[in-house]
Amino acid sequence: MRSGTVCRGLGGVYEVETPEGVVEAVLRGRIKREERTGEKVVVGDRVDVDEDRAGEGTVWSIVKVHERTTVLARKAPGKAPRPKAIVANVDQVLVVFAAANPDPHLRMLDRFLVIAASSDIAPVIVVNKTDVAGMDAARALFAPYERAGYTVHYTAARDGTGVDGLREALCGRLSALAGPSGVGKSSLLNAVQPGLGLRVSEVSQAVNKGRHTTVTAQLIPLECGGWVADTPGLREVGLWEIEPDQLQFYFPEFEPLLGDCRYPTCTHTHEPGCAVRAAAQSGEIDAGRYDSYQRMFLGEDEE
Ligand SMILES: Nc1nc2c(ncn2[C@@H]2O[C@H](COP(=O)(O)OP(=O)(O)O)[C@@H](O)[C@H]2O)c(=O)[nH]1
Ligand SMILES: [Mg+2]
Ligand SMILES: [Zn+2]
Repeated sequence: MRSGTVCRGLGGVYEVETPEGVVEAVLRGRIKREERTGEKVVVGDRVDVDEDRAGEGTVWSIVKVHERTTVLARKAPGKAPRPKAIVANVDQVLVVFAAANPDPHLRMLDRFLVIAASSDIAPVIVVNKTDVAGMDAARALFAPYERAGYTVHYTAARDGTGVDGLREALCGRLSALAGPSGVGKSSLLNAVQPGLGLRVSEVSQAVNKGRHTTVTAQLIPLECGGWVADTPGLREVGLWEIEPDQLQFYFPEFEPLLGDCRYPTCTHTHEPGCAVRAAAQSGEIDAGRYDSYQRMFLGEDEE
């Protein structure tokens, strides 16, 4: 028996990284039945594998799936909107945007941050292409996020700016990458780990919406330990599950004000005596962030 982490699953065969090396394993017994009825084994799952028989080649089976610390899930296709797990045990979500080319869509960033918070996963903001926008302009654009308490890395995959800091943030953890196409996610990973050889897209194509080159989720192992999850469709993760009255807790800068509204049931959208709205009007809370809150509260769709 060995324990390990599922790095890839294809056609019912799972690659499991164990301290003694990578093994291919299939599902057996109770877990196989559960897979048909409910939760699937997904990348990031910590599993126990057992050697079925030594003979003509070893056959490994996944005999136990450990409880997940976190789950990133997206809406399963079909009528009943059931969450479908795509990655388990993610420690942090790196939300990557470009400071320019393409210009950052900050309301989309806010949605990613809410998704991470509601999944109990620490978000880290990465602002790439600082060489294009200039570092001062990049810092000015993302200052509201630093003020709100988020960790922000400023990088340029092109000249290596911030790459060491980013590598340090990734080592030893399981990270998911989110962000639109063309912002430099693949370029950054290639800079963090030379030799990785991820395909880098041309900007002209990459800016095309809804273009996904990766089909199945997989974990990319880092030489310094840890993994980066390469997941398709992270845009569809999570937001549909959030109750409007929970949304306020996913904006960290609201937190110190939440006790100060006139009404304890304040939704911070229109009520008189709302401390959050007053702070947005005075500039203490960033107006764009507040706008994002209102849009998400009303269930407005960005895409
Ligand atoms: N100037 C500049 N261009 C970059 C930087 N990072 C990536 N690019 C370019 O942006 C385009 C998209 O990069 P890619 O890594 O494929 O983005 P992804 O779609 O987010 O994975 C490519 O043409 C890259 O060469 C950067 O820091 N500075
Ligand atoms: Mg890419
Ligand atoms: Zn309020």
